[in-house]
Amino acid sequence: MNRLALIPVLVSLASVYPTAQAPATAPATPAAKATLKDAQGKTLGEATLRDAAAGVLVKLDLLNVPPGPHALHIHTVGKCDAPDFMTAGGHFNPTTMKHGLLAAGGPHAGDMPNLFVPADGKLSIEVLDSNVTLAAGAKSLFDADGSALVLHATADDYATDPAGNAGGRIACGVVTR
Ligand SMILES: [Cu+2]
Ligand SMILES: [Zn+2]
Repeated sequence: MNRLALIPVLVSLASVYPTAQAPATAPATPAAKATLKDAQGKTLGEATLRDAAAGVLVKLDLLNVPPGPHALHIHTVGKCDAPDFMTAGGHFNPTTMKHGLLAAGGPHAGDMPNLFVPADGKLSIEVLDSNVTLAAGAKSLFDADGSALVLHATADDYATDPAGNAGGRIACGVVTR
């Protein structure tokens, strides 16, 4: 093969590489986070929240959580005082609905599906809460008193007002920018 025959090959490589090397630009959506800590202050997981067209996408990476079903909610105050986390208040409910994804007159904006944690206590999952936003407005998680993610001891029955009969609050994380 002579030197001239190589030129077309080099030209075609040059036209491919610029696109392959261009870094993907991160989506310009406002993001938020929360670190879930238990009553002893031990971290049980990290949450990343992103504004989506249809609500807020919550990515959770949990560890050392007791296996089994657990309710997950957004509570109305951005305050997580151990050990019972009652300072987080009730479920985020700016539209004055009843509790429960399966309840007549529900749900609260902060109601989300149960998590099922496997035997090793680790779970990575994404959940869409379609009734809240990170942007300004009535459904904003960044309202005057903020908001918190709360994990419960047992499952939400999706019906019992006001909290789904989900047992105690085993972990809590304030939603921050
Ligand atoms: Cu809750
Ligand atoms: Zn609720």
